Amino acid sequence: MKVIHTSDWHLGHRLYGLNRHEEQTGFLNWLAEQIKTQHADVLLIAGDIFDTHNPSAEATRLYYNFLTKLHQQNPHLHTVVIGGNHDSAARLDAPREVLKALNVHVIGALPKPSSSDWSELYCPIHNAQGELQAWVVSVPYLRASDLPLTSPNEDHAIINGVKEVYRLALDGLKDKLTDNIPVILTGHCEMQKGLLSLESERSFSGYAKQSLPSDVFTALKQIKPDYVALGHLHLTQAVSDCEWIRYSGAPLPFSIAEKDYPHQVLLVEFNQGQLSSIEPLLVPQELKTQMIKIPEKESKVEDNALPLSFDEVIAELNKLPELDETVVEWKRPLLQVNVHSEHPDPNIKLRVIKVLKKKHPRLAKLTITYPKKEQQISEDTGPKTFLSDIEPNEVFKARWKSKRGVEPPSEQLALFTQLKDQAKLNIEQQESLSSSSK
Ligand SMILES: [Mn+2]
Repeated sequence: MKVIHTSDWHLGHRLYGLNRHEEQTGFLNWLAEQIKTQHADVLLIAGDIFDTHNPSAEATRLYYNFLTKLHQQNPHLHTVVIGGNHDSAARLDAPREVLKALNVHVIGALPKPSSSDWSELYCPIHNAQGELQAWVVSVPYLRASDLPLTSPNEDHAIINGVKEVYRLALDGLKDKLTDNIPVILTGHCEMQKGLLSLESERSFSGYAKQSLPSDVFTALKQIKPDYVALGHLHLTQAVSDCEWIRYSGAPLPFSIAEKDYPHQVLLVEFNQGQLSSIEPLLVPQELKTQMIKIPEKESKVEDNALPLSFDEVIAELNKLPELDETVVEWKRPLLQVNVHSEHPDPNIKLRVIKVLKKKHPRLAKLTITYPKKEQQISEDTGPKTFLSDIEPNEVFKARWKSKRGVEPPSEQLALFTQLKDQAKLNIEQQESLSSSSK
């Protein structure tokens, strides 16, 4: 039996503000091809199907078209989809009954604690001959309201609540399980000591620090899963050296920090009821947005690499290939530029944009760094000041000065004041709206 494990597609995600519909379509076409050529029996999508709770029509269409095509090409394939922290659980669940006709099993949200019927969490996998091959137990991303919190004030109450849900979900299989039938658990959660991708995963609100210890899965007494397919962390990894507890990672890059990363989905095989192998299927480089950094290396004190000055950066930018209009826009590489400047200079951005106008790469991010100023205020002198006691304009001025060594120009200060007033007005309007709708 072959299982393909993937997660964190984030359909509708924009990379540095740029639409990546073609890239995501390309990935899904490639994935459909893998499923077909590998003769996969199961596709597990471990959450974060969409990037937002309210995905665009374009992203939604991509998802449904993919599921339809998969079923047409592989009538015996079972697809299991669980909700992640980016998904709207209710939206994923809404078409559940329709999707069953395509052999797609969706669990967006955990049934309420009051509901004792968790039968939807269990998906039996039958082969073309109708023989039972495996059980998939699906636990979507758990919100605090999903947890059986016996003593909410106790330390680790949330961790214990999550552990309890996983235990109950697996134990619910007790009466159904027969010998030699593997159990696959799929979940969307953050594990302790997990490797995070820079600028990528969003911490769970409410319990950001509540990452789970691996004994959630290793210390189970009654029913132990044979494979745990996780979603949420965007880098592929095994959890605590347990090869059978895996994150597949996201299949596409989320920032320039991931430009050379081997994005993948996992091909998991079972032989005679036993987990036999886990192989990465690498997403081909040409299907992903290409990215370039100038300078190529981060400037680090230890390797004495100096950041590039404005003139050096301009010289590097001039070396970039000329714009090739025969190439579709999304295939043009994204570029991150870092300029080191002695003084604030509004011309930097304009010059960079001007040089790049006729170049092939597209500017995604421009950062300007300034020389580090000596620490002027000793931290432990004088009484402590709280941020809430200082006027926002003073915070802005101090921040500007500490970064750039000079007072902000009056024009910038005026823009900041305007922005701050608008934000204040928005908050007040929202507050008055919510108090009138209660
Ligand atoms: Mn994610």
